[in-house]
Amino acid sequence: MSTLSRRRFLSISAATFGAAAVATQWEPLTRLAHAAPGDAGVVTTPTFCEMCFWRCGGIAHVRDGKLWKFEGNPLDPQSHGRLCPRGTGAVGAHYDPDRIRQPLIRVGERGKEQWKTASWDEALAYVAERMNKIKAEHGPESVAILNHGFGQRFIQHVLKSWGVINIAGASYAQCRGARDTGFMLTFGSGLGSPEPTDIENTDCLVLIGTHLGENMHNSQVQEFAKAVGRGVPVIVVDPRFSVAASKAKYWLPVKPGTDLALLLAWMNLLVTEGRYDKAFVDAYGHGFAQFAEEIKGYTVEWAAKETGVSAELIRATAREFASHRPATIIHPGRRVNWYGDDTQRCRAVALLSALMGNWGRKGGLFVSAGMKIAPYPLPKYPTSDKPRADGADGSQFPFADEGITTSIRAATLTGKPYPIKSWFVYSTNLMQALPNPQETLKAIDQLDLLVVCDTLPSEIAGYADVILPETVFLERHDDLLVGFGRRGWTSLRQPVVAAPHDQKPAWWIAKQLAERLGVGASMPFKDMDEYLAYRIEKSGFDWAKLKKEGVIMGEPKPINVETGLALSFDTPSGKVEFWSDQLAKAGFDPVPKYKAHAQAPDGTLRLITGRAPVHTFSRTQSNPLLHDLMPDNEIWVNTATAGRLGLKNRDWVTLKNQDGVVSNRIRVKATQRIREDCVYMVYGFGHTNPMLKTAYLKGASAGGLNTHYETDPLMGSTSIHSNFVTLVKEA
Ligand SMILES: Nc1nc2c(c(=O)[nH]1)N[C@H]1C(S)=C(S)[C@@H](COP(=O)(O)OP(=O)(O)OC[C@H]3O[C@@H](n4cnc5c(=O)[nH]c(N)nc54)[C@H](O)[C@@H]3O)O[C@H]1N2
Ligand SMILES: Nc1nc2c(c(=O)[nH]1)N[C@H]1C(S)=C(S)[C@@H](COP(=O)(O)OP(=O)(O)OC[C@H]3O[C@@H](n4cnc5c(=O)[nH]c(N)nc54)[C@H](O)[C@@H]3O)O[C@H]1N2
Ligand code: SF4
Ligand SMILES: [Mo]
Repeated sequence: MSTLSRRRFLSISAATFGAAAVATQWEPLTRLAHAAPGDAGVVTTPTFCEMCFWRCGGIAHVRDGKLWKFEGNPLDPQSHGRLCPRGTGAVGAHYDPDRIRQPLIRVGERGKEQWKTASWDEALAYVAERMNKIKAEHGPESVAILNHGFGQRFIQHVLKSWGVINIAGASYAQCRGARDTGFMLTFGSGLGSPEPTDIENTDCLVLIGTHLGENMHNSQVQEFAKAVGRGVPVIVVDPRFSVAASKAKYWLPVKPGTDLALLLAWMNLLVTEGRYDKAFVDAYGHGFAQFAEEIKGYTVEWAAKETGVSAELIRATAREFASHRPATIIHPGRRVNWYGDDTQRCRAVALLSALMGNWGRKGGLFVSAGMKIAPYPLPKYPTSDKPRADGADGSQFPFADEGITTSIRAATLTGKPYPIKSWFVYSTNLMQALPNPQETLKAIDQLDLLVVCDTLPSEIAGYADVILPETVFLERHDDLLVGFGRRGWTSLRQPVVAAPHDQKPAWWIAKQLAERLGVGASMPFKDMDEYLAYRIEKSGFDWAKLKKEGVIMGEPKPINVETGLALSFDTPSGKVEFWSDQLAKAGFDPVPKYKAHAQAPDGTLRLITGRAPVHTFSRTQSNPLLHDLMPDNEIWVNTATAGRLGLKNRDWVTLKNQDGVVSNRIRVKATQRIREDCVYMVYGFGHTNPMLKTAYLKGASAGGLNTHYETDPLMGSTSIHSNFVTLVKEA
């Protein structure tokens, strides 16, 4: 990359960010977005980003046949014409020297990384032959899909057509699942992605953990920056002084794992002082009296002791956010799998929102609008008489509504309720994303076939029997994105450059595999042009225009009371459930009850994790542009704690957890921006696949240290912050 683009990158990453900085530093991005089309030899093509799952619309610029830059599409509601640093850095994903270049078939022992290169024909025949053998011996239910990412659609579709019923992604039980269940139980509706927080119009924003500005979901961060610019009071609850905390009116440095105490005390205070939305509760609430009775004991003084946050601060913040209702957002968060009782904590967030009466209100939570796009006519899936292997059908987790990765892993290990003999892994690095990687390895040992479809030699790819190299998103078509939000929208992913080697798009891989699996009829179209054009034209839109503009916006619909929405709640009572009969019936607390979590034993520190603005999970560390900006992660240690441990800023340490797992070396960031009882690192570093040369052994892996985890009994979410570490200084 030229010095110029590198410099631009640096200024963008520095945009993380400040009320004043926000306006000045996001600005150049908008200007850049319009700089190129006039240039001779430049072709611009709209497509949407896959550097994370916000799916921003962008415009790719190809100069003299080479990918040059990727910028925001002004027509797109997720980007508003600006991309985050990772989106801009997508150019580096195309040029990444560590990409897998052709299909690979394992020749040595599993995990020893001895491969032979193969043609697509060979690789797909290998996969199909083994899958068909498993089907003949055990049934198609014994093949499971573990996936994440937009390209999963056709892989899922073909394998479902062949009989697969077990499908799960880390984006549920390792991410937002507990939140969606908590809201579902309360309001009768989950939140999904993008979450419907009306930050643009809010008068007060409460962030519990959720670290906007480091968590870089583009349009949400843009709205946040504007809210900060408008002087909206922000209340941040985080053991770490996050970027968001630096913009906040109040920072509550909560003792990790005690948030539910704070939430319950806040609610008790609002009820006692009559600061809740009585009209909303009277009109829409179910079981409010029982709820009020249930939370009576949770006093502010009690919560102050439990959380380490002063009683004055607890009172002041409750009174502040309640004074702005209903234009107050208690942000529901996204990666909420912290301690294993996360559904109940998220339900408390939902209940607090209900007390604010902010459901379907301007400046609170809106009710997302969607748009209808015609499906391509495809054959029906076969049915199975077997149950799901992961308990997500209610047999193990009564309130799960998506597949559960760790339960598929458990079924693979135990052979119960039936053997799982193959994993088809699409775009998920299970060795980092799932808790307890040792357990994942043991499960892999049980498999007859591990297929990994990835763009990079991730850790999980290192254990594959076959690696199917996918093109990066800038080189391929995918299905249409039919999104929902303030307005529904549809956006197009289309290739802007050719794949540099023998990589293929997921839809093509799925179609080729379908032929070999005997379900060719499941992909009855010639190519994606035919498929996509059919869906768009059948829906009454202009295909040529979509290819040129990248986005179609749906019609405006009522999304809140202010725009004419009539509120309704799809719960058993048809009301907002302050008291939940369905939880009581299933043997769970109908109103969340506080139960203390184990605190760090003496001499150890709790490990917590989060995001860096320039990386996504474990997928961007080898990207040359993003690697340049942040080659490794650091371990944040409170200055006083560091002093006690004889550690200085920039010292190298290793981390050892309660199960004796030792991390790769990592540098100390001694800072007052974190409590003394925990340490923090960004997740996704510490790669151990030597084929990923650029990122190999740089930084430490938070996933690797996550060997102890608790499972949420309601919906299967697995905790990430339940590990305690000691820091060992490198000699
Ligand atoms: N740049 C970038 N942005 C991303 C992603 C990315 O990889 N890179 N990933 C995206 C995805 S999929 C997700 S799910 C989201 C996740 O982003 P969020 O939903 O914002 O994740 P959180 O776990 O809430 O945020 C981590 C924060 O929680 C704090 N924390 C840790 N323990 C506790 C605790 O006990 N109590 C409280 N109150 N706070 C605690 C940490 O200090 C940290 O600041 O980010 C999204 N955005
Ligand atoms: N310890 C710890 N664990 C966590 C988290 C945490 O904060 N800490 N966060 C959790 C959360 S919120 C989430 S959402 C999950 C995320 O978990 P994952 O989705 O597994 O995230 P990645 O690590 O990015 O793995 C994605 C894999 O897909 C590959 N890939 C990228 N783009 C493409 C593509 O276009 N096609 C194909 N075929 N492959 C591609 C990448 O190379 C990478 O190997 O992790 C969860 N696990
Ligand atoms: S938030 Fe950033 S990485 Fe995610 S889709 Fe948007 S531009 Fe891409
Ligand atoms: Mo996530």
